[in-house]
Amino acid sequence: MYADELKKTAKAMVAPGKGLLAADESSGTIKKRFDAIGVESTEDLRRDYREMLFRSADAMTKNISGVILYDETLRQKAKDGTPLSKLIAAAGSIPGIKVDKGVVPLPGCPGEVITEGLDGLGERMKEYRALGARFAKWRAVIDIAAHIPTFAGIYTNTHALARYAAICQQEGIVPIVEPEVLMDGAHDIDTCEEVATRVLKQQFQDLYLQGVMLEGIVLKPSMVIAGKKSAKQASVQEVAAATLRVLKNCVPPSVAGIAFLSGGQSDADATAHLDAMNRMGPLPWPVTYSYGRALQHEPQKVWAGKAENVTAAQAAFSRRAHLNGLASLGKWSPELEKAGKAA
Ligand code: 5MM
Repeated sequence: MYADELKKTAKAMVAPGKGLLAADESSGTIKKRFDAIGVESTEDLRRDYREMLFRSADAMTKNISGVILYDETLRQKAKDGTPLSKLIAAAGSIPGIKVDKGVVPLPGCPGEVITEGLDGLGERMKEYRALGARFAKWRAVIDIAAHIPTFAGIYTNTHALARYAAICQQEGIVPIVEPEVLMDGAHDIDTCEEVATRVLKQQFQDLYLQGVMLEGIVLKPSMVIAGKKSAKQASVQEVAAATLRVLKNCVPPSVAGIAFLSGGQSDADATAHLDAMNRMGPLPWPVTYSYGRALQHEPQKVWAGKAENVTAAQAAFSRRAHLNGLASLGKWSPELEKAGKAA
């Protein structure tokens, strides 16, 4: 019933030169981010911070196609009483909502987790659509360590993601399908490539089995990269080539688009890797960003919870969004980073 709308929304989410802002930090995660800048995590300060981002006209109108929100934010109003979701829509960007309920240990699979939140999801989705959300996000977490991930760990998560995606589409919401392979370990890039391939092969089999329309989804994968603790880090070109090899092997061209997570990479690395991939095109799908930390790290530092820093923090956010917008077109260059200001 929603097929045309889903395709249109998914296409808009990966429009040329644009990508997604992942601002859906759960209460625990945003507290960690605020702790790092010495700001207390109160409901009002979380609202002020996010209002500041959504009122960054340059970023929002030019480079942010959509914003992933946390439940609290979708219900919040700006200081002048405008719902935050309306601020996003007024900038020509699309409000979205994180619908998973986080991870718990997966029974029988030591060291692995499963994402929860399927029960009652259809009903929650109806409410979110009424509140203005047109896409959703569900994140599965796959860790790499000795003897993991197991087949059970991968399959349980890809199955849940596919069930979530089918429910979303039934309710007129575009699912962002996010099977994150963590970069926390000591593994090398080849191990990451092997695990990412297993995960994505299984993911697309499950999406097929659940009848999900691929033209109406956005895939949010991690890049293929060596673990943070690995002594051997791969070059930008190696990361880009390995990531594209995996995607081309696993992701049908009918998928509306790919929007990467940044996963703890530095801001500049996340941008450089995205740019390198787009320079290796033409690619079967639009390839862009759905960054949380790599878009917010700078503005958070500059803001530091102070009203007098809002304009500078908005400029920092717009700069990062602009550089990533260029990377999504393969038009970024390292000199732009060094220049310290947007081109
Ligand atoms: C913004 O963070 C998202 C929510 O995380 P929690 O559920 O742990 O609070 C997270 O899912 C995010 O959307 C993705 O990991 C992408 O963010 P990064 O920082 O990896 O680009």
